[in-house]
Amino acid sequence: MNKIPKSHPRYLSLVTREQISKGMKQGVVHETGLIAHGRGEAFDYLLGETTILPTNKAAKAAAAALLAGNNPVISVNGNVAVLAANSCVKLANLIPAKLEINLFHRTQMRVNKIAVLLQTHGANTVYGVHPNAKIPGLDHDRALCEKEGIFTADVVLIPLEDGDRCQALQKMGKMVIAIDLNPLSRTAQAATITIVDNVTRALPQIEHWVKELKGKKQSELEKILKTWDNSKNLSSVMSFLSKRLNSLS
Ligand code: PTJ
Repeated sequence: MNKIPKSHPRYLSLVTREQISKGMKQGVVHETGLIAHGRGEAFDYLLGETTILPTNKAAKAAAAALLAGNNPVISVNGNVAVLAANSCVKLANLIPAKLEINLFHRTQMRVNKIAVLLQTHGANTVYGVHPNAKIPGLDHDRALCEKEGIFTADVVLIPLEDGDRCQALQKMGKMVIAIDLNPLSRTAQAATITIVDNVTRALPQIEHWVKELKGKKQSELEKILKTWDNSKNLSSVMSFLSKRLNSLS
C-alpha cells in the first residue's frame, strides 16, 4: 500500500480506496466492485460523507427489525467483506443474527476467501459456502443460498446490493433492509428499510441502535416498524441532498 499521509484532506477516502484495491488483488472483491465503490463515493460526496438525520432514523428502524426478527441474516459480498468484515461480525454477534455470503459474481474461491476473512474477525458459522436452496425468480448466482440462512430468514440485511434480489426476497415475504449510498437505486427504492449511508458508517450506527433497543418488548419494536414509512424517509434524504446542493450553488 502506498503511504498516504494522515494530513491529506482526503485521507479516509484514499485509505478506503487502497483497501478496496488490495481486496481485489487478493481475490475478495470482484473487479466491478471497484466501479460500484466509485459510484458510492460520488453519492457519499453529495451527502457530505456523514450520517444524516433521516439515515439515523432508518438505522434505528433497521435495528428494531433485526431484533424483532426470528431468523435475521446479514448478507455479505466482496466489497462489504473488505470494508466492514469486523462490523458485520460484531453486529451479528450482538443481535444475534446469521452471516451469509451471497455473491453476484460467484466463484467458490471468492466465497472461501470471504469466509476466512469473516472467521478471522471472529465469525462462528458462516452460511452461503455450500448453498442448498435458491431464491425463486432469480436467474443468476445471487439466487444461491442456504436453507438455514437467507432462504428461511424473515429479516435480511443487504448492504451494497445490485438490484433484483431485493424484490425477489420481498416476494418471499421477507423484510429487507438495504444499505445503499444511492437513494435512486432499484434496491434503495424497493427495500422495506433503506439506509442511505456508507456501509462503514451504517453498520456501527445500526449497532448503536441495537444496543439501545436490546431488551425492549417485542411490542415496542413492532411499534417502531409499524410507523416506519420508507418512501417518506427517502423523500427526506432527497430533500436533504437538494437543499445541500442549493446551498453550495
Ligand atoms: O461481491 P459481488 O460479486 O457480490 O459483487 C458486489 C458488487 C458491489 C460488485 C455488485 O453487487 C454490484 O455490481 O453492485 P452495484 O449494482 O454496482 O450496486 C452497488 C450499490 O452500492 C450502488 O448503488 C452504490 O452506490 C452503492 N455503494 C457503493 N459503495 C458503497 C455503497 N453503498 C454503501 N456503502 C458503500 N461503501
